[in-house]
Amino acid sequence: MFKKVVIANRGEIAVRIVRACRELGVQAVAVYSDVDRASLHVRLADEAYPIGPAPSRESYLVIEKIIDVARSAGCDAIHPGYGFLAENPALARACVDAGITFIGPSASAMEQLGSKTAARHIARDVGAPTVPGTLDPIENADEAAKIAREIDFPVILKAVAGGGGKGMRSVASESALASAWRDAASEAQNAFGDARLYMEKYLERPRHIEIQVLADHHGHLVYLGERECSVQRRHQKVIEEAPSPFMTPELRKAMGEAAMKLARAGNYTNAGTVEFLVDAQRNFYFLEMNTRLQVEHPVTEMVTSLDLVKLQMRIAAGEPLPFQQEEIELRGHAIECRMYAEDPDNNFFPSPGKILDCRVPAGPGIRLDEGIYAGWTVPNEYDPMLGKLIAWGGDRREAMARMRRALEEYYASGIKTNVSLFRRILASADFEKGAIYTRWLDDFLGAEAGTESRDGGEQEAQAEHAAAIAAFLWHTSQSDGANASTTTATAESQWKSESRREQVNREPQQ
Ligand code: MV4
Repeated sequence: MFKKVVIANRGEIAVRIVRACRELGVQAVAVYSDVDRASLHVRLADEAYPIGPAPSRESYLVIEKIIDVARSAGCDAIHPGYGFLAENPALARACVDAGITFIGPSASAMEQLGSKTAARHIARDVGAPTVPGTLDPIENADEAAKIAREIDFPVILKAVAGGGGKGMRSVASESALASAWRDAASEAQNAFGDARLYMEKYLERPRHIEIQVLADHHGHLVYLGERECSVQRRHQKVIEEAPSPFMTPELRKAMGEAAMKLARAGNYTNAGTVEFLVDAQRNFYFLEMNTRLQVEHPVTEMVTSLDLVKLQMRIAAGEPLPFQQEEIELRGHAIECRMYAEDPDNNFFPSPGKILDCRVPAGPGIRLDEGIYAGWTVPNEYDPMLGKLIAWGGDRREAMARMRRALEEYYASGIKTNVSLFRRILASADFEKGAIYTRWLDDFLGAEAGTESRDGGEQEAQAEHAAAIAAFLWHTSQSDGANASTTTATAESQWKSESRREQVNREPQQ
């Protein structure tokens, strides 16, 4: 095992990796930008080194700075976390050159499976089902029209370099193709500096289900079941769960084996995730592979009783996988909510700022992977994810009940959080039934916006309002006034939305 690992990341995932290092008796080295000096990952690490100004281009994304820290601190490995440099083959190469182990796949596996069109080729070669469409970029809009007629509308144009839904356009009919082509190509050019597009048949209301795989350096691969990630907003996952409520043992086996064939063909090692779209008839189609640890890995950990970060480190250190496929058992159900500093009542506007006070949920079946603490300021330079709340239960009903209960316990003041969004989703009949698909949340939020009082009766609304005013007064009396700048015009709706959270935190008044 390694002696000392640099964690090339920040926030909750850096904290998560520090914890794995601790449990393995490995020294954890943090890096931090100017605005992360007081961040939790820095406080929990054994050592921490500055890597420059707040913008990630000048700090967390600079390979030489990470390698320099690894060298000068005497580290033998680098864990990239997710985001930042995690899927950049140049870091994996720089590690090889510096004689440091990269905790992840090789640069060439990343290149083969990380490219969407290259991965589609591999999928076809190994017989993993792909959505009908092109395997290579399309020359121009005329050629696109010809192909679309062959595979039949609706189709979807996707950027070769794509990600996050950028450079993606669904096209219902031939008349809409030319303008969709222009829009997608220019969006792709702006976002990725690469305007190339390919085409797929457009699937209506698919689910997004992904398979977790692990591969060691001794030719041994396993899959650890699936995660259901259909609840997304603007291509950002909001809630994930394991197992998928839509899964059958046969489908799991077929998807797991397809995922392993792909990983094997790309000489993949370490932890990876193969994404699929699944239609209502349970046909599944390979979408892309993520060559990193994912944000939502905890739900897999909860239902497999495995520690994916420690396994990543063991694999990178050359140890063989310590179990066979037949030994992997899925037990119970896990749900994860991604907690953000954002305002669900104001179009999910980011809400960085100082956390004045917070209380964390706990108790049976609850896990909180967080990177925050009271008194810390959420910087506005990075993704404002605060952490992930994960609930485990013996079955989906119990996991949902525990999640609802934990969401009631969660409280943070000084910033807005999206906790109320999760309460609404967990209260919805569709989610309860597992009747979710990729655009479900957008439809749900659209439908809600059309209703007057989503929280039910007028009386309850008034009581909530009164409680909110009381809580607001209490809150401003407690704080140093730093957050008392709320204007009268916006205060009312803020009071209302904060009410439950504030109430939970109230102390008896003398
Ligand atoms: C699709 C699709 C329907 N048909 N491909 C969106 C992000 C990218 N990873 C793939 N995406 C989609 N690809 C075909 N052929 C629908 C989506 C899609 C989607 C996928 C997963 C999660 C949320 C989504 C929201 C809208 C569209």
